[in-house]
Amino acid sequence: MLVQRNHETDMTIRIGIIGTGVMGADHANTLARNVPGAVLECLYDADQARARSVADATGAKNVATSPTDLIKNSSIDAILIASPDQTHKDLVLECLAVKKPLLCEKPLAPSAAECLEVIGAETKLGRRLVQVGYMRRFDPPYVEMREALRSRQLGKALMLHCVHRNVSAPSWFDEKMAVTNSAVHEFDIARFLLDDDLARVDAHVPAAASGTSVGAPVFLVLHSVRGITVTIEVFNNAGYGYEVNGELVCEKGSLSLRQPAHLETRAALAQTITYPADWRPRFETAYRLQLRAWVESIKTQKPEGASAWDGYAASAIAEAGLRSLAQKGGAAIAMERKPGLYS
Ligand code: ISE
Repeated sequence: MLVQRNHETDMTIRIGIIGTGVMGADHANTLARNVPGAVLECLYDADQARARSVADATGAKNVATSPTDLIKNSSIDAILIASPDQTHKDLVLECLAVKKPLLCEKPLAPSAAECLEVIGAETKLGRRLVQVGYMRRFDPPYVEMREALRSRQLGKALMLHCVHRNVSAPSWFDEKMAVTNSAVHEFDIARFLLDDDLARVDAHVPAAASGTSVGAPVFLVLHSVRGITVTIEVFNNAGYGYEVNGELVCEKGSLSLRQPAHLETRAALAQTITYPADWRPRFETAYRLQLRAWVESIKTQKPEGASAWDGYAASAIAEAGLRSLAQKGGAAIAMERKPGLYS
C-alpha cells in the first residue's frame, strides 16, 4: 500500500511514533511544537502508561496497543521508530512492507547483516523510504565544517579527531554499546564530513580501565579509503557533563567545533560555563532541522539525511570495531557493493 494521500495538495503528514522513551518523547515534543506540516497522530510504547503520558503532554491523538497496529493504521502516513536498538530492523521491514516512509533512530540495527536485510527490502521496492536518525548531519557547526572543507581553502583534510563523552552509562548499556550505540555517531559524521569511506579500525580500552566493563572508555584509530586518519574517544562515564568535540586538521589550518554554551558566569574568582546533562540540549537544533527535513522529504519525495546505506556503513564499521577489540589488533572494514538506489 502506498501512502494514500496526495502530499502536493494535502500538506499535512500524519505521524506515528513507536517508542516513547527519552528520544521518542523528545521527537514527539519537537514534532508537536516545532515542525510545520506534521501532525502527531498516534504513539506506541510497550509501557502503555508512558505512551499515554507523552500523548497527553504533546496532544498526540491516539495511543496504539501494538507497533503493527500503528504501522498498518491507514490514518498514519509516516512512522518514527525510537524503540530499543534490537527492535529496529523488524519494525523497519514492517514499514517497508506497507510502503510507508520512516525515520529510524540510530543505529539502523546493531549488526551489519540486519542492515543489509533492510537494504535488500528497500532496493526491492526501488524507492528510498528509510531515513536514519544520524542528526549531526543537520547540526549547523558540522554542516559549516563540511562546507569549509569543500571550499578547499584549507587544502586537503589530513586528520579528524573526535571526542564523545557522556555523564554516565545506564545499567543496560553493555560494553559493546560504546561502539554500536555511541561511536556510530562519529563513524557517520566522519563519512559525512570527509565524503569518504572508512577502511580500517584499531580499537582499544585503556589497560588502566580494565575491570570496568560498562562505560569504560574506548579509543579508536581509523583510516579512510583516501588515507585520512580519524581518532575517536568515546567515554560514556566521563562524569562531568555531555560533550562532543571535533577537530578537522587540514593542510593549511584546522576547523574545530566550539561548545555551544549559552552562558558564562564570572563569580567567586572563577569563570564558568556549564555542560548539558545529555545530548538533547547540545543537538536540539539538529533534531529540529532533521525532523523538518524528514517531513519535507515525505512531501517532495526527495530523500534527505542518512540513508539505509549510511546506516549500514556505520554498523559495519562498528562491527569491525568490536572485532578489533576482541582480537586486540586492527580490523579491516568490509562493505558490500553499494546498490544504485543509494548513489
Ligand atoms: C545515545 O543513544 C545518543 O544517540 C547520543 O547522541 C549519544 O551521545 C549517546 O552516547 C548515545 O548513547
